[in-house]
Amino acid sequence: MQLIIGNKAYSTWSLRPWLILKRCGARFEEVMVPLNRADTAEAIARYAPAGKVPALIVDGVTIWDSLAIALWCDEQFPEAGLWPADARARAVARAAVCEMHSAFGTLRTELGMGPQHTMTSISDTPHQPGEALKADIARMLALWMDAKARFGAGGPWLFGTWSIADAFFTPVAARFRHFGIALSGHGDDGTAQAYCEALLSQPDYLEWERAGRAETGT
Ligand SMILES: N[C@@H](CCC(=O)N[C@@H](CS)C(=O)NCC(=O)O)C(=O)O
Repeated sequence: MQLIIGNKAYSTWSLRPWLILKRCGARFEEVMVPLNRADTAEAIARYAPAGKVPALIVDGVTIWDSLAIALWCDEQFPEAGLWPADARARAVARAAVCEMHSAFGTLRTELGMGPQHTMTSISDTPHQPGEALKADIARMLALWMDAKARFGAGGPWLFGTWSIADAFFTPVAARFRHFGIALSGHGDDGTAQAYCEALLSQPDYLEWERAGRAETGT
């Protein structure tokens, strides 16, 4: 099984299925395709029909898109408990993952990751969000605080046990940290900040971060 990923320093979409595969204890080979190069499109096209990473190749079948890989992992590794056991929590966790996957466009662009803005570093200049980004941040924090209050009180994760939702929000925590977004200025009561710290101190994330640092020599 091969997981095709982009640079660990800044490929946010690649991080998500990587974290999930690690949680499952899956054995997989990583194939890193460097992004932002003249030959990137050609290199990705060798593996992934949609021209994007991540992609998972299993027994000759290519699963492209981070969410499709997450769903495949849930089917293959039911013992990993990748979705919450409680049906209500599970329904909300799935809605949160779908929202992360399909919305928050301004957050992705304005807090974009790339060679100059990596998950493994902190920008010298805190970013001053515009109105659209403020709305995305407020929505993100409201989602997190609501999920924690209803399903994740007393533990570090949004829905009780670690889930696909926590994998999908890990790169967001890294974006907030890199761009110096003070969550208290966007309606956080401390819950979101603590959640970000929990995400960014998971051993699997730290392993990814170390590899990202090695890529960039930082
Ligand atoms: N919705 C896709 C998004 C994947 C995506 O946008 N990947 C970026 C890297 S993080 C990519 O492959 N970009 C191609 C390029 O930079 O040439 C997913 O969830 O897998």
